[in-house]
Amino acid sequence: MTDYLKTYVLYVILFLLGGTTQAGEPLLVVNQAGYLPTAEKFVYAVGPADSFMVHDATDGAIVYRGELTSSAGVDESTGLVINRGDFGPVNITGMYYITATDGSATGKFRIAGYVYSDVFRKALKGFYFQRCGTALEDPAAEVYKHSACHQDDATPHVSLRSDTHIESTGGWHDAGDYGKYMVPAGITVGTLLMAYDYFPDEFARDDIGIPESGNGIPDILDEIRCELEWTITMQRSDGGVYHKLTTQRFTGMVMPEPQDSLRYIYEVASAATADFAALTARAARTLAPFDQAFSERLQQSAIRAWNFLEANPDIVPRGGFHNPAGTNTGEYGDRDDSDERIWAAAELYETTGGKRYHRYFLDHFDDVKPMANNFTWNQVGTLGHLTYLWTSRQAADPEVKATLQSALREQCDAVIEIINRSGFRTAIAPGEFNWGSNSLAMNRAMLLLMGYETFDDSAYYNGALDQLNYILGTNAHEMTFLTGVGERSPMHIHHRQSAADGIVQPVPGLLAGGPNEDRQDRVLMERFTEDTPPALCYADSLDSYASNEIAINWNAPLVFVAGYFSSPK
Ligand code: G3I
Ligand code: 9MR
Ligand code: ZN
Repeated sequence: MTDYLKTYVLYVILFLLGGTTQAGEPLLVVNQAGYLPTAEKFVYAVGPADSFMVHDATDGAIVYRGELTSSAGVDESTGLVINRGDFGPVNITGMYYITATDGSATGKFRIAGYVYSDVFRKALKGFYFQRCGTALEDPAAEVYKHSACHQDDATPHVSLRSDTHIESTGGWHDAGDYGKYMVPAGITVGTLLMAYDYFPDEFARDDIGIPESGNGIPDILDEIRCELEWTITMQRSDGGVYHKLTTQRFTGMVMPEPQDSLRYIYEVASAATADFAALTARAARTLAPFDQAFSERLQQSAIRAWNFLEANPDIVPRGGFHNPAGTNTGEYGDRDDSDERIWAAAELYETTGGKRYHRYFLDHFDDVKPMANNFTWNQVGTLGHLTYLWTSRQAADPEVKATLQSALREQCDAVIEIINRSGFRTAIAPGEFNWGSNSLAMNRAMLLLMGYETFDDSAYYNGALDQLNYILGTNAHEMTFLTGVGERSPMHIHHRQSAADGIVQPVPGLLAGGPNEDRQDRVLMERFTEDTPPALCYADSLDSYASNEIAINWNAPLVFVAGYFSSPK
């Protein structure tokens, strides 16, 4: 028998014995942040119950009853038989909870037109808490204050063969560590800009509680600007962009304020340079109405980065960036920079109209799979494809646009298929629960929303909401993966400040990486085996950096999706 079959048989037996989760308890889960009145609504159950009741939380009265119907057998991702109840008809604003005939119950949740606006606010403010080089102060910082960190950024690494200090303060800490890396900065800023560019009304909020709130500029742009100011310090005079700025070794679980360990700037890399070109070119467009001078500066930076790429058509350094001996901080290595170059060309074309960028895009856009739905920090071609599909340039090639449009449809349909096969309607197939899997669900939700905006197909809208539901509660862990949101959320994220600040609650608004079937840390290895179903390989443990760290490039698509749904449509 294959391992999968063994697991399958084991769970069928478990189910026949009582139909409960591994822990033996029946499970009844909903999105803990709640539901939009007009949206699809499913409660998911594992256990012997065959029907459910929706109660008004104010007096316990039953307002709706429904069947729990079984999906097709054992769900491969969780090894569970997951039943589903449809309570879509409950659409009156209020607080509710659900019970099932086996005695299981959900916590209280809300149905209202604005349920995701707080999720959006917190997830966006999560970026503020990651700010580097500045003090986090009252009132914006709430209780999560610290004095200005990393004022000495940074020292050139010996590989740069220079002794001259490079002034490179600011930006955001990447993740649970305090490093600053250009590659994840690329997709993060690209995603946040895309949110604002395409949906300016949804993302116009200027009141999320950062120091710049109320300054007349949408907070999302204020927040992005912090990162932009840092990224432009990472460009060398020939246009090339340094790969990262980190200590040589990961520090302990300490606060971010100045420490003994020096922080270094590492060599120039072409993937980082192309990401930089894309993000600065896009930002030049978005920020032009707010600050013309800064916009022009960004555009010049993007063009210089492109000049470097043109002068270096092969990947730099050869084979992509690798940590030099003695360095163990994040590598973000990428052997293939073709997708980054495609993205850069698309953004530079859209911003400047320049023919050379257009030519490059037309010649290369399909060197990587058009609209690939598995985009992530090292695969960003889809960001360029979307930019070109939605271009405002008259000279854009209609045939290429048509190719991209049908690719978008195909890739969205493939995501829907994954969702339909999944017990919790999760857009992650078994085998895809890798490091940061929650961000895959969010990136795919984002793609579905772009598909929905393009094709007006409600399956895409619903599929995107399914992913928000998954992140916020409809999962085998019965929890939201977002700190500070919902009744049960991660308490022990692998996040140095949260671990070191002496405050019980972790810094809010940060998305945990999520289940990681590759079990790439000691905790996951100890708690789970090769046979553990992929979606169960998650531990809310400080030491589980491979499932419970947070990262800016995981928060960004959550901001996109939650923001999209934050105002009633
Ligand atoms: O995509 C492949 C998949 O095809 C394959 O089947 C699977 C088998 O192991 O691996 C998948 O690749 C994984 C990749 O993430 C997916 O993007 C690698 O195993 C995994 O090691 C890799 O993890 C990266 C991790 O750093 C370790 O390098 C994460 O993507 C990346 O988000 C994470 O980033 C870290 C920084 O280095 C440091 N700062 C914190 C940050 C977040 O944890
Ligand atoms: O804390 C580090 C985390 O930020 C990284 O994402 C992760 C993978 O690169 O590594 C963590 O550091 C661990 C190191 O890799 C191995 N020793 C234990 C460290 C965690 O305390
Ligand atoms: Zn810092």
